[in-house]
Amino acid sequence: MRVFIAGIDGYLGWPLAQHLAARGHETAGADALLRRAWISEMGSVSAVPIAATGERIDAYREHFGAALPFAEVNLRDHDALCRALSAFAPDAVVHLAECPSAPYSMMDYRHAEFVQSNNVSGTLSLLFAMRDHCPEAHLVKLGSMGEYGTPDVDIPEGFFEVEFRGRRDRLPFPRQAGSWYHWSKVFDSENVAFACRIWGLRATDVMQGVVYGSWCPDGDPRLNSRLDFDEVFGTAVHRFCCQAVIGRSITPYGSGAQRRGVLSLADALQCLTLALENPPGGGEYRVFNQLRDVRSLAELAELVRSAACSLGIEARVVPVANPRAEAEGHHYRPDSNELPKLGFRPSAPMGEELRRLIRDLLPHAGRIAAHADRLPPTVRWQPGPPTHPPHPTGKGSHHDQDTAAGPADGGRGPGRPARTA
Ligand code: USQ
Repeated sequence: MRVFIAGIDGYLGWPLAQHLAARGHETAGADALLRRAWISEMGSVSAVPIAATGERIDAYREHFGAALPFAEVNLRDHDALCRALSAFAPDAVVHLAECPSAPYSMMDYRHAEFVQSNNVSGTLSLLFAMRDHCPEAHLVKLGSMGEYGTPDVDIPEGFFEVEFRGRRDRLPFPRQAGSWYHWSKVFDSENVAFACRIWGLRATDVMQGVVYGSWCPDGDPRLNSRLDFDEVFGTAVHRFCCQAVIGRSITPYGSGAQRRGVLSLADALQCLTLALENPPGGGEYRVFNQLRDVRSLAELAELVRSAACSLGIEARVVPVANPRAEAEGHHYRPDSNELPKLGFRPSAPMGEELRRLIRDLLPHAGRIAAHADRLPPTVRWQPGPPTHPPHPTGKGSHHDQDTAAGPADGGRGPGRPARTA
């Protein structure tokens, strides 16, 4: 199968390209390298060092014996995207090319506006490009479990049967997102469903939980995937592991009673591959809830503590005030039946994955420690005094920079940082 990965340079995209190549699929990709720029804007680095794009492409050719057609393209550059898609003629397109951070979207108006326009416009551009250049291809779109929020009822996979005034219908389950970022995913879901309905595109909308895990194949660091830990782009489990390896306290927010769906990177790759290898019919829009376990943040913190302890690292769990406005101690029981029906079998248990992750981080403890000031949360969900992280280059806060973001400036975002690896 020919798979085009939009967002191939990211945390999921780069391992996915390798995983698919190992299964005999042909891959190509596009990426505007924005994630590298955003991390630079945050004054942080990937805990695991990553190679420049050209080195990654060389490594891919050497390891998998195939070329990796790559376009440095922002999805909002519609003409360039159309050229890349029509040149590769994919059977499937995986869309990972979005700004994935809830805190980034909550920093201020400029960041909220950037995340929503980047994500929603990029997806719209991709939908039109697929309609015009590969209408039979299957779109696998990365959505988020956070689209549903935390309703006080069970969460079905996308749709539910509802009876109202004596009539029944199968309708989209209500979305109650908890950040401007998560709302951008909701808007994407509506647009993807609409494109399937009117143009007959086929799509899988993946409601993915929080993914954790390192990707450091033995022997060639050019194949490594990034792993962020700063307060804005680091997700909870990654931050906890990085805190443990540098001897900092592990910091669940608030009571830690908030519950989330989680899955390992290996499981995420397995699930995306199952979706790709089992496409829906023309015109079908289907939704998969992609998660393995539901855990509270307090449980996740304890699992990281105990995995660190088993490797001889003493770590403490010390909750901090929750910077977010989110429910704690809520009901949370999402369905996840579609992927197991296609054959999803979880890989290693969470404790084992966490130990591997911590072991992969240990050689980079100095690098993490050098950016430890990027760990404490400063971005708050509720209005208050400015909470922006200081700009590392001393160029000033986000308020005093030219904030016009869009394809004209490379679509990098409000901070407009230099691009770095
Ligand atoms: N949290 C902590 N301590 C931390 C960081 C986060 O307790 O140091 C808590 C948050 O308050 C929240 C939970 O952990 O309750 C998850 O936060 P997160 O930063 O790990 O993940 P989130 O903001 O939800 O976003 C991440 C990805 C996003 C994806 C989403 C899936 O960044 O792209 O859509 O996970 S889900 O969480 O299911 O919405």
